Amino acid sequence: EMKDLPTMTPKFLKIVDQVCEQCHKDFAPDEVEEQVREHILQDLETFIRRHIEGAHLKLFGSSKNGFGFKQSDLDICMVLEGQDTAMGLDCIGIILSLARALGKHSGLKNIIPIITAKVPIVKFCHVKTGLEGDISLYNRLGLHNTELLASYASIDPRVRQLCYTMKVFTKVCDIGDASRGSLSSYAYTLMVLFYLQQREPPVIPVLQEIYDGQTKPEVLVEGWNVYFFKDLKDLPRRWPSYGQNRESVGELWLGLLRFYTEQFDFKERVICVRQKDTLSPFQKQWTSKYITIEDPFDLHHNLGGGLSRRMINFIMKAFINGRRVFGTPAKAFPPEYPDKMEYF
Ligand code: 3AT
Ligand code: MG
Repeated sequence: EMKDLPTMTPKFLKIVDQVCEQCHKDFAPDEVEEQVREHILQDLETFIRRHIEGAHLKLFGSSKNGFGFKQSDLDICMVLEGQDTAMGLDCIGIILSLARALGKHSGLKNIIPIITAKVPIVKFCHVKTGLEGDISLYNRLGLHNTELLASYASIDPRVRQLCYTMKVFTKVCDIGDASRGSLSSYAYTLMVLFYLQQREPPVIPVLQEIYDGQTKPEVLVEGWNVYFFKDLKDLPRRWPSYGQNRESVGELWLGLLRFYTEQFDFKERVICVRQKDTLSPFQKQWTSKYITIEDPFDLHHNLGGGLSRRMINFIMKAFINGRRVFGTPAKAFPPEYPDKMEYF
């Protein structure tokens, strides 16, 4: 049924291109908004250091990975001077005293320590901007996966355009809220990157597989190898497919919807951005799950692991509908776009 979509007209394909480009333009923070985030961070660090000696704050997540929205939360990681890991620290105690300290900051409201979660955090809201934020301790893999995503974002402008389109799509379809049982933005971004690696010719390489010599260098963080190729200006020399994919962003977006609705075999394959070779759920012993997304560094972590059967159906239906809506040249579609955007 899906294969019987009308042929794409060049005119409609142009519109899809524009929609994808617009998602990035409309929702990415501008330079001033980026500076505001850095400023808030600086101010918080200065304030916290008056209460917790040697505290340092670092931004990660979408404030730094190249896929942030104007209203994205501030993901902040706190570390203590002279302390490399969280080992031996009373994390809950520190989070509680952090919450107490932040309570005295006049620029913040709604300060809530969350100590029952796997990773204890303090949530807050920055009054002037309305930005929400959370501070966690020693989320070092989070810092590294942020840098990995940022590297992919900088390789080709279509990467950012597609990841923004995906994020807008998942919000409009209401399948993008991990706290309500869906997949996280991070998981959807990995889905886009994986698709771009698998495309023929590929749009992006597998950065974790580019290295000198015979064996992959080992850079261990929390027991996992976080090595990936960082010398991006050398990529044209190091990656034979560089610059070969000339598809427009709209073609790639339609290709993505087709890929995940018709081509990708969820039962037989893991969405895995760290290697080009096929990885099967069987190899990971993740056979009871239908959507399996391997974290690029924490190889035990399946980002689809928490999805219920119902939620998986809901997500798959959204992709199937998306394929129909974006794949059908119709007058109704473009004017509808601004209305849908009002949701967030
Ligand atoms: P938003 O723009 O905030 O939606 P984000 O990429 O910042 O996108 P989150 O705020 O949900 O996403 O997460 C912040 C960072 O935490 C992103 C990633 O580095 C890390 N992260 C998020 N979810 C996971 C996860 N399930 N496993 C490992 N790391 C995660
Ligand atoms: Mg975030």
